[in-house]
Amino acid sequence: MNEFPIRLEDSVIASFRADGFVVTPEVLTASELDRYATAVDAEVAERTADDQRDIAEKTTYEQSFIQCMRLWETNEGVRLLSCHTGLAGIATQLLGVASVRLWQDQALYKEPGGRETTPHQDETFWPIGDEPLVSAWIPFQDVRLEHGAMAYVPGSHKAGSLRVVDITHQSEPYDILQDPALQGREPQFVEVEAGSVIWHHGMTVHQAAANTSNQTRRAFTVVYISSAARRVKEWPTYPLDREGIKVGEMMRGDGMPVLWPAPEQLPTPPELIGEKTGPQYEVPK
Ligand SMILES: O=C(O)CCC(=O)C(=O)O
Repeated sequence: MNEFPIRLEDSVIASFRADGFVVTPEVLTASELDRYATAVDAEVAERTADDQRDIAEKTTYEQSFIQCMRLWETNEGVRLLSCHTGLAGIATQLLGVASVRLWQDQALYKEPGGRETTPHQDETFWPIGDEPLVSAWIPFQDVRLEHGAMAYVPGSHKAGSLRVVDITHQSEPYDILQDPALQGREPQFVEVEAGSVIWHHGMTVHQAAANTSNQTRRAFTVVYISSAARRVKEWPTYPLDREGIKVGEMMRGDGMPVLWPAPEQLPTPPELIGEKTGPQYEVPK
């Protein structure tokens, strides 16, 4: 398949390149979204079944959201979303590259009473320099400010790599919004309808509001990286270390399948190592 199933208007691509984020409305139908949300809900419920803590008992980071990663590897229903050809085609058009791979997927469920998500840039967390990277933020319901809407600093992706923010709050996080490179620009909150997807560049400074409503804000993210991207540093990083990718080597492997051009078959995930339990599925090193 060479034709993009969802072809973007040039103005949408231009907006993404100028601002570092863009909304694509009505990308998923209500019935599709319902199927994906049901699959993600089930996987999150299974992985968190043993965690009965009230939000007040959780760490600061855990109060931002329940985070479950690499769900595509353990749930076939989720795999259809994480490997969705239409979404991978959009990521390819936004990045202006020939091909994209899956970097990671995750559920980010912000519970009622959940705190804000600390402002940060994604790409500084990983040893991949400034390789082309874009995230799809997929809400399973309409998201208004009070549910924990996302916010993005327009044009901040052009500032390049700023200081890493410790969003886990194990150390005092750097206040990236005060970084001189942002020249005082304010984050712009984006309320969205279910079926829309918000896309942000790997260097865009972003955050999310606290959830002051009485319902969990259910969102799923799929992160795409250029297939030609290389590892540029040593830092331990699970998906790269699992594939044995050394500094200077290109991305490869079953854990990071090429999603555009569209694969002939749904990708087969790597063999499950370790236990599929816990809020954040990480295989022991
Ligand atoms: O959903 C959130 O609260 C934060 C999402 C985020 O930081 C991301 O998608 O990179």
